[in-house]
Amino acid sequence: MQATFSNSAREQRYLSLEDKYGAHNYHPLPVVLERGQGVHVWDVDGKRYYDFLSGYSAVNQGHCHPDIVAAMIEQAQQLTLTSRAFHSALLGEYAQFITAYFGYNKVLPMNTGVEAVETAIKLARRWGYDVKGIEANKAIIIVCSGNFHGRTSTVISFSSDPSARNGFGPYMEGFISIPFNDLNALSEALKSPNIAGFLVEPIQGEAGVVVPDEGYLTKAKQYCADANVLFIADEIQTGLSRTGKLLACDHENVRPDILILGKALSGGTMPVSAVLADDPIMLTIKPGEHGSTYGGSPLACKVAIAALTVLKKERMADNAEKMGELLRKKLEDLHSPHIKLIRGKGLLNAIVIEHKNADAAWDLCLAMKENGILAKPTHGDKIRLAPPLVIDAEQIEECVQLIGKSLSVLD
Ligand code: IF1
Repeated sequence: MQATFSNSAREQRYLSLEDKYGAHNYHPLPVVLERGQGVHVWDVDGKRYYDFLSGYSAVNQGHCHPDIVAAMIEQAQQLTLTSRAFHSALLGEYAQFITAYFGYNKVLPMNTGVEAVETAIKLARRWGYDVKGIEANKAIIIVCSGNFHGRTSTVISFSSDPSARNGFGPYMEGFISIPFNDLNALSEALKSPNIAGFLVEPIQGEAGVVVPDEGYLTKAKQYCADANVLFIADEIQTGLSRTGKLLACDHENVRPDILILGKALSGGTMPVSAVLADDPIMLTIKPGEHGSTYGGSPLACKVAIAALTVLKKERMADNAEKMGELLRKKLEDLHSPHIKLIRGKGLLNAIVIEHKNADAAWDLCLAMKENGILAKPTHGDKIRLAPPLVIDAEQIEECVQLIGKSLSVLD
């Protein structure tokens, strides 16, 4: 039985509009937000909350970061879109900036995360045919069960999540799924001569922040290199300082052959994604063979330069590392009988709830909302705790107290 709650008249008005005129493709927490700044968001009645979801790691820099918003406003008043039919000054500037920032020869700019994942899949396949010499239309990409890489028809074809996949067939071929964090399974799968790439999240976000064993990424990359297979890292959620390093792969000094970025690449202002690779891979796609209307727009380039600049200028990875350690320690110190597990890296964390009531995680999130902290369950019993990377120690302490106070709803 889910806990009951009441929304204000103002909130109810917005909920009704959304219900009547919006598709019902989400089940949001019953809160209606209208303002955000830093680690906080405010609802339509002016109540302030800590945001512990950060737009699923799109708002790493904090809501409406002044430097990013200023860059957006400046560019919006000058030139927002040229299309790729013409060159724009900003694309060259951005391409140089981001390739130097991450250490790759080239960038292919896209918009949403899943578009970048689709782009990486096409790059790996094309490299597989043109460079590795895989027989036409036989390329295979290895993925991990429990993955989340987006919601296009291709990407859900290799999802192991029934709610993301079922009822959307027929499905795209050319993918095999192995267990995450299982090097033997990877080694076996790599024996096929038709493998073009291994697509993996360095930490599985949607699966409930599943952190692989130390050394998994290193060995996985090595096995791929030995098998002449591309190691493709989806850092859309784990990247951009979220886990305490610029990239989650940096914890093991692993350099992906193809690096996929999104979400916080724009600081939560607009969809900006990117695929980075070196020339032997990137140049397999020829002019006119891939693209998008808004990919690499002057507005996106300007915003992404600002979003990346802020990450380093404010040392957000270091703060994420320190605040993540503090958060996990303070959560442990609650010694709550309802928290079975606390796991994560940097400020990408999750708690696993243990309770006889199947709706316990949802009820806890409702109680947390009442106490001024917003989070949402993933896959039933896990609650992701991922505040903006600008949060400070005092705020972490306050939030853990709010979580502790909320846990009593499960007693
Ligand atoms: C939803 C999940 C998170 C991602 C990774 C690619 C994408 C995502 C590792 C696609 C997007 C979002 C999508 C959003 C909820 C959220 C999510 F719960 F779906 F799985 F974060 F964990 N790779 N994740 O996490 O990027 O196309 O959305 O820009 O679809 O409900 P996108």
